Amino acid sequence: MMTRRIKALDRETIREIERNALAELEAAEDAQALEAVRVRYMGRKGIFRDAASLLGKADPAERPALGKALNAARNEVEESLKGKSFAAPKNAEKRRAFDFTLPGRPAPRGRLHPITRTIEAVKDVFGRLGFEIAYGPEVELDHYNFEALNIPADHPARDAFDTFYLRPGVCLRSQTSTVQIRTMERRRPPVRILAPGKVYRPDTVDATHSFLFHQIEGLVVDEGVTMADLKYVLHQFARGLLGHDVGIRFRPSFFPFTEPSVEVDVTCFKCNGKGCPLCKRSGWIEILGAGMVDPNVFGHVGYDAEQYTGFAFGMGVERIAMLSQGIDDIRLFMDNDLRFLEQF
Ligand code: 2NL
Repeated sequence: MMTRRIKALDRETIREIERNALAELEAAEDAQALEAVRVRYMGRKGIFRDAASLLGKADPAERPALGKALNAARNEVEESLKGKSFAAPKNAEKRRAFDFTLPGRPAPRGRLHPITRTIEAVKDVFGRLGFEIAYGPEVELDHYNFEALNIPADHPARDAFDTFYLRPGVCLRSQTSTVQIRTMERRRPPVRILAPGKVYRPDTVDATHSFLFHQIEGLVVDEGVTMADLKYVLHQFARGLLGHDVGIRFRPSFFPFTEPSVEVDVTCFKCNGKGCPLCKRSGWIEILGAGMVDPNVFGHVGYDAEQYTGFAFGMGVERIAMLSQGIDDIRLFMDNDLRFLEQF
């Protein structure tokens, strides 16, 4: 090992510093020894710094060459220091200690939103009944949202189906009946379609109202379609969605686009018809509205109301999801809170 103090700098001294440094490095057996070598040679008060300070005393003619040699030696030692590490073997030990018999970490799985799941369940039942799924735009012409559905501009029913306007004559649809009108315009009967999608209403948000919700409407048009067909199809739907023993009942109602119109109830799925707080002791729960398509609607799409009859129905998806899953606030569907969503 060389002495700490260097008196004068020449090529042989530089070679010696390098040789010693590399030898000490080689001899270092743990991280601590390695660090000591690094400080001794490369530190602020280290040997290379000492040597550099002696450059000034060297023969001016030799100085550039000596400086270059010293730099080269320093770089050599620096590289070797970088190349030697005690961290790597430690890591390797850890890796060897890995227990391959442990069970794997489960990959996080996504899932469908409860609204999407409800729509899928309804589509599934109607799909088996021979319905096609139909879609249409959310930005609509006034004509499709109102006039074609037998809701003229001055009609009081406009209030119940009020919507957001983008500009005069252009609005966000407030029901998916618009899809059914568009389908009827393009095709002749028989028509058997289901139209799920987003709809908009300028309602103040609370536990049961939202400015955006989802609706599923159905439409069947053909020769000889009657209210008995409507009742049969809706009963099959209720059984497919809620179970074999579910019954349905019709109560008279009003919609501008159907005549006659009905509200449809199903046997309360909480108490099985016995009467409970959910069904307000009636044993029945309202799940949709329906009716026979008003002849005026056929007039707007160019169908002959003497030749064809049809039925239509509509349901709010949030309402059905809330009733069947015991959810008491519609805002939960839009909060994007995983604590809620992960329950489905
Ligand atoms: C409800 C009730 C309903 C319809 C929607 C409809 C569509 C056409 C023609 C006639 Cl193109 N009717 N749709 C009919 C009755 C009721 O929805 O309570 N929806 C949430």
